[in-house]
Amino acid sequence: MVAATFAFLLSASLIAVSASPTKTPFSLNRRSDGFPYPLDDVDKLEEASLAKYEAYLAKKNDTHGCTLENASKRQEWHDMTIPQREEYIRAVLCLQSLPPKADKAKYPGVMNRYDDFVLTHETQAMHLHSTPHLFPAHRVYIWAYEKALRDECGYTGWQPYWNWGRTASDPINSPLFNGNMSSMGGNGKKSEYPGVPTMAFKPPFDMIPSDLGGGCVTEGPFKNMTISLGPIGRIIPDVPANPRADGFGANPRCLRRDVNRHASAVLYANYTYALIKEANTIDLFQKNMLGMPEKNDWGVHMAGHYTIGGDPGGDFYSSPGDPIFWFHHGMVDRIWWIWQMQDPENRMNVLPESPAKDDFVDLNWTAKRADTWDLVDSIGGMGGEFCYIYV
Ligand SMILES: *[C@@H]1O[C@H](CO)[C@@H](O)[C@H](O)[C@H]1NC(C)=O
Ligand SMILES: *[C@@H]1O[C@H](CO)[C@@H](O)[C@H](O)[C@H]1NC(C)=O
Ligand SMILES: *[C@@H]1O[C@H](CO)[C@@H](O)[C@H](O)[C@H]1NC(C)=O
Ligand SMILES: *[C@@H]1O[C@H](CO)[C@@H](O)[C@H](O)[C@H]1NC(C)=O
Ligand SMILES: *[C@@H]1O[C@H](CO)[C@@H](O)[C@H](O)[C@H]1NC(C)=O
Ligand SMILES: *[C@@H]1O[C@H](CO)[C@@H](O)[C@H](O)[C@H]1NC(C)=O
Ligand SMILES: [Cu+2]
Repeated sequence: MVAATFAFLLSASLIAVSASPTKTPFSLNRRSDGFPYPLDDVDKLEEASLAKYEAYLAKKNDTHGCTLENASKRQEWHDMTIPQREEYIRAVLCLQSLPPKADKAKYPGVMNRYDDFVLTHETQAMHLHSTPHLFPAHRVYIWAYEKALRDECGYTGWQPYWNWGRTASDPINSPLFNGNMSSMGGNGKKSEYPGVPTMAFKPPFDMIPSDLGGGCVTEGPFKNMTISLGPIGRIIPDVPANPRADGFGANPRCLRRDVNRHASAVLYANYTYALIKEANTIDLFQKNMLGMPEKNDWGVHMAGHYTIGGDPGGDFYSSPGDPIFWFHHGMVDRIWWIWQMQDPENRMNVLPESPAKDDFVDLNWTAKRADTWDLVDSIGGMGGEFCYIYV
């Protein structure tokens, strides 16, 4: 901030003497107060790409007034101050204490407003995860969640993200997972957890070995959290089945996790960097991100989910029931954006399998229906309601 103000004053005075209208290039002004996470190769790539994106935006006249300068800045958890982290956590707990909007008669497992979001992911699972929708629909989904935290729970910040590389070597001892009251932790109790069944589509299903957890989360702000919806997908054997076949019944149980180093070992920044640099088409970018489960290549998206595992984190349908979900998918959204910025002219307006012009994303009670092609740019997309970037 100080540096930004200084740069602004400096450029203003230069303009005064030289009358040059040159605009100061946009800069992220990340927090850099000596916190022990130096910029990694993906962060550096992000910074190096901004000028191209800025030039692209300058030519684009439909950003609804959103600019890089006034876009909201989603921060990495470790770059937030402890009071900011605590404010975020309070808002999540608040959402978990508000009444749901979904019809309780139809979906008795929905206990609170937070569960509305979980239910959306369950009922709309195929819509959210169809090939063209994975990126744009999750973008709307995260945006709607962030909006609920702000509008319904008074949160004044933005949705944080999880830079996987920062925690790859030892996730459980990071301020994201360590079980501190200002973390999103902690781990589950060590249990007979068999590990994470991966999404290999054919038996024998690959299992990622368990780490130090697997049972109920016993510390941190979510130790009292009650999971109710689901499970729906294949999950650890001792999670009780839902009383309803569709998984929408009330099935109260604890939050379980196994913060897992075997899975996080493929989340070092070099994996994400290679993913961004090596895919020249959006189809390949998405395919590589999703990996090849049948060949034990999990891809960074699944590896992030597997790093949490447990219940509901290990259930494809119910995974947003673990509040870390939003951090993980924030990072997915961020690297899509960084991929786009490598060549904005050719990458801002492409989607996997190029859906029809009138294609739409409908998250029902969670967000209003949106044109899929209006979701590709986080600066001005969704009719101007998107106005954010990642720093
Ligand atoms: C952008 O500006 C050009 C030239 O002024 C104009 O032809 C075009 O319709 C504008 N597009 C939008 C989306 O406003
Ligand atoms: C950003 O600034 C422009 C004017 O420069 C304004 O039209 C727009 O509403 C602002 N948007 C936000 C989100 O502040
Ligand atoms: C835990 O949080 C407190 C503030 O809530 C902070 O002072 C302390 O440094 C944190 N400890 C760790 C290990 O993150
Ligand atoms: C969990 O619930 C107990 C009993 O209601 C309460 O004393 C405690 O403060 C709660 N802890 C958290 C982290 O919410
Ligand atoms: C990332 O770095 C690790 C450790 O140096 C190495 O084992 C791994 O193969 C690298 N992965 C990629 C995708 O480059
Ligand atoms: C949710 O939206 C989809 C797509 O528009 C629609 O087919 C479905 O009926 C809606 N479901 C509910 C419960 O409103
Ligand atoms: Cu999803």
